Amino acid sequence: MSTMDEARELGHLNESQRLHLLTSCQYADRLLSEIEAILVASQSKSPFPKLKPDISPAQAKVVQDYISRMRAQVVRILDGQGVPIPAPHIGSVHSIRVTLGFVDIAFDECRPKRMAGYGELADNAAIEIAGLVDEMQGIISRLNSYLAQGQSADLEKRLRRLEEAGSDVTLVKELERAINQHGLVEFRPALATIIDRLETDTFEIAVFGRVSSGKSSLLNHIVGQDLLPVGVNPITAVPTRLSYGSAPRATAWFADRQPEQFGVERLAEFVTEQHNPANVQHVTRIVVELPAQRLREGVVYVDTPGLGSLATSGAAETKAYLPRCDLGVVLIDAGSTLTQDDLATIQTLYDAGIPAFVLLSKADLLAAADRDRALQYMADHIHSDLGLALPVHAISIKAEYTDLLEKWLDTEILPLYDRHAELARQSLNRKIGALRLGVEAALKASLKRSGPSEHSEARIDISKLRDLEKELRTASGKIAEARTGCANMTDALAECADGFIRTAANNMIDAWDSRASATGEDRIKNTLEQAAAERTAQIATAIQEVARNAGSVLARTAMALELENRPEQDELLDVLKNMPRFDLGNFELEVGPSAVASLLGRRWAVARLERRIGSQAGKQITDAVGIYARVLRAWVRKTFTELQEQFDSYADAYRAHLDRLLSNKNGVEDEHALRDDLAAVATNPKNAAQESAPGTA
Ligand SMILES: Nc1nc2c(ncn2[C@@H]2O[C@H](COP(=O)(O)OP(=O)(O)OP(=O)(O)O)[C@@H](O)[C@H]2O)c(=O)[nH]1
Ligand SMILES: [Mg+2]
Repeated sequence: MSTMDEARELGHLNESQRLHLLTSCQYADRLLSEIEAILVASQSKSPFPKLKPDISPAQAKVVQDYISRMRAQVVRILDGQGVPIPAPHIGSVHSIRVTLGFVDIAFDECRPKRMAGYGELADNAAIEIAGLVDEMQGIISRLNSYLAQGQSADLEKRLRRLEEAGSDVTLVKELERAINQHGLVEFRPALATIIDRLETDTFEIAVFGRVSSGKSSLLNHIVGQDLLPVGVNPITAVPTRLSYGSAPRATAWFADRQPEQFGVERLAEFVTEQHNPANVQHVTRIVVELPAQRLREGVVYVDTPGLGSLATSGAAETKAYLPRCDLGVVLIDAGSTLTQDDLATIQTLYDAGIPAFVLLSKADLLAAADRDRALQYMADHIHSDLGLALPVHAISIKAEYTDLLEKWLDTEILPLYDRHAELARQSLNRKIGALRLGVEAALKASLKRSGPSEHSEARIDISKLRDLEKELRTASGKIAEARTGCANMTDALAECADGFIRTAANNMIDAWDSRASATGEDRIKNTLEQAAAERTAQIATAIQEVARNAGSVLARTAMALELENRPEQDELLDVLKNMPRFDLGNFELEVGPSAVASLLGRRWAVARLERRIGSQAGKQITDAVGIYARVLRAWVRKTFTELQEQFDSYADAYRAHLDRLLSNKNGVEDEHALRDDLAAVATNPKNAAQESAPGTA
C-alpha cells in the first residue's frame, strides 16, 4: 500500500492535500488582513484617505470579532490535521525600515532636478521644494536610526525595570510620559542617554582627539597591556568601553543581531576601521572587561574614533557619544598644533556641562623647554578663544617619559575613583535638569497655542508661524541648492588645467614685456596656484553666504519663538575650516623669452609658451588639478553634510516647536493633560528635591 492510501485508510489528508489546505488558509487569512487594513484605513488620519469613514466603531468591532472567530477556527483545523503553522521569518522592524527606504525614494523623486523633467521650475519654488525634501529625508533618517537601536529603544520598559530594581525614577518617568504623550520625539535621544546612565551607574571617562593623537595608546598604557589596536592611519571605528571584570572578555552589541561575546584578542575585528570599515557590522556598543589594576568597579574608560579633517565615519559616533560621558579627556598631539576641531570638542564638552582635561600627547617629541611653551600656548588659546581656564598637562607613553603620565593619573584621575558614584550622580542630575527645561518649554509652547481666549494676546499669529516654517524650509533649500552649485564648480575645476596654463602663459609674457624679476618657473607656478585659488575662493564664498543666511534665519526664528537654544553669531561658518589648498608640488620648467616672439606678436608668443609649458609640465599640471578637484569635491560633500546637520540640530527643535504651536488638534481635554504634565515636570522645589537624588539608589 502506498503512503497516500495509508493516509486515506487512517482518515488523514495526504501530503499534497495538507499543503493545499495550508495555502488556502494562508490566502484566506491574507484577505482577512486586508479587511483589517480596511478597518484601519477607514479611521485613517491620512490627508489622502482611501476610504469613506462610513463604518461605525461598533460595526468595526463586530467585523473584528468575526475575523478573530474565523482565525481561531483555522488554527483548530490545521492543528487537527497535524499541519504545522510556519513561523514568520521577516522582522517587523526590518520591514518598516525597508518601506521607509521607499518613502525616502518617493521624496527624493520630488527634488527640483527631477521635477524639472515636468517643466521648468521657478527659482523660489525650487528652493522651497529642495528644503521640503531635505526636511522629510531628515525625519526619515532619524526614524531609521531610532529603529536601528532595536529593543533598547523601549524606554518605558527599561524605566519600569529600573523601578522594579528599587530605583527612584519618578521625575524621569514623568518626563518620559510627557515626551511620549505629546509626541516630543526630539527629546528621545537625551532621555535615552539618561536611562542608559541610570542603568549603568558608572562614571565614564572618555578620551577624545583628532585621528592618531594617541587615544588608544594612552588607554593601553592605563590598563597596562596592548589591548586596543593602534596605528598611524585612522584606526578606531567604534567607541569602546573598558571596565573592570574578574576575567578578560569582550562583548559587542549590534543593531540587527544578538550580542556576541569574544576574547579580547579579537577586538580588532569589531573596533577597527580596517576590519569594520564605517561600522558595516552595525556595532552599537562594545564593552571590554579586564582585571587590570588601574580599573575599578564603576569607573569606565571610553576610547573613541578620531575627530578632525582626517576623520572617518566613526567621528559621527564620537560626536553622538560626546555629551554622554562624565569626564572628557581631550588629546592634542605635540607633533601638530591646536586646531579649531580641538577647540570645538572642548567647547561641546563645556556646553554639555562635562568637565574636561586637555592633554598634550606625545610630549616626547618636544624638548623640555618647547614642551612648556606648548603647554602655555595651549592654555592661553583655550582661554582666549573659549574663555575657559582648563588644566593642560603633558603626557607620553614612551618609557622615559611615563613619570609625566603617572603624575597626571595620580593627581587628577585616581582621586576621582573614590568619588565616582557621587560624580556620576551629579553628572546625571545635570543631564536630567537640561532635559526637564527642554520638555517644560515644549509643553508651555503647546499650551500657548491651545490656551483659552483670555490669553489671546499671548497667542502667536498663525500666519507668522507659517512664515517662520517656510523660512526654515527655504534656508534648508538654499543649502541644498548651494551644494549642487559647489559640486558643479569642483567638477568644472577638473577641466580647468588648460585654462590655467593659458593664464600662466599670458601672465609670463606680460612679465617679460615689463622685465619683471621673478624667474619664469616661480611666476608660472604662482599664477597656476593663484588661478586655482580664485576658483576655490568662489566656492568658499558660496558656502559662506549660504551658512550666514542659514545662521541668521535660525537666529530670527529662535528670537520669534523666544527659544534660548540658538546658534552663536557665525557659528555655522565653522564648517569652512580646513578647506584644502591647491599645491602644485615641486615644479620644474625651462622657459625663457624668445627674440622672435616680439616680432611675431603677442598671440603667437602666448600660444608658443602655452605649448612649451604643456609639453614640459602639462601632465603634472593636469594631474595636480585633477587630484585637487577630487579632494575638494570630497571636502565640499563633507562640508555640506556638516552644515546641514548643524542647521538641522537647531531647526529640528524649532520645527517641532512650530508644529506644536500650529497644530490645532489640542482640544480642551488635551489642554488639561498639558497642564497636568507641565505641573508634573515643571521646576518646583518638590521636583528639585527629587532631582538631587535621582534613581541611583
Ligand atoms: N612618539 C609617540 N608616539 C605615540 C605616542 N602615543 C601614540 N603614539 C603613536 O601615534 C600613533 C597613533 O596612535 P593611536 O593610539 O592609534 O592614536 P588614536 O588617537 O587612537 O588614533 P585613531 O584611533 O585613529 O583616532 C601610533 O603610531 C602610536 O604609536 C607617544 O606618547 N609618543
Ligand atoms: Mg584609536
